[in-house]
Amino acid sequence: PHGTAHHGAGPGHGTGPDHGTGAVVVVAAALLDRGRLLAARRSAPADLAGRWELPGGKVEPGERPEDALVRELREELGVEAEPGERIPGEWPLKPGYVLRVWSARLLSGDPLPLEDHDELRWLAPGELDAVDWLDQDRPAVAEAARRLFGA
Ligand code: DCM
Repeated sequence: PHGTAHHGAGPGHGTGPDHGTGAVVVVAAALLDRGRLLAARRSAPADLAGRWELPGGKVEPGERPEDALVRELREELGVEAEPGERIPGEWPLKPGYVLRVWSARLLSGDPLPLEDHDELRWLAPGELDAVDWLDQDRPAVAEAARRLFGA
């Protein structure tokens, strides 16, 4: 072949700051196991504590979003997970931050609230409204449920 291919995970591909918008990307997982979705209750900061989210965190500079997701789930929950499809959409967080969501499958471990969370719940498809999701996570959870559960 000729020319230069720009696909693949080269430098600058999928790095922390999104070069389209300048926003920092926060990745979160719609983590599934046995047909249930994991919800995590934040323990900090004060304005988010007690509300539920899809677990995740900031993509670091030079890091691929799927790698950030795997790292965050390992750090926060002590599990190994495999990212799947991206849930279409992007949801605004605080100024300068956007949320993107991937489906993920639990490979090994039993999630524990090791960091940033004080409670975890596996929600069946009919239980998705049972927790007080962060406002910004609500549309992401709805879209994930539509795609993953057909809800
Ligand atoms: N955040 C969020 N919803 C998520 C994950 C994260 O609103 N599902 C927010 C909380 C923080 C920021 O993104 O403001 C970075 O997350 P963390 O503190 O977990 O790295």
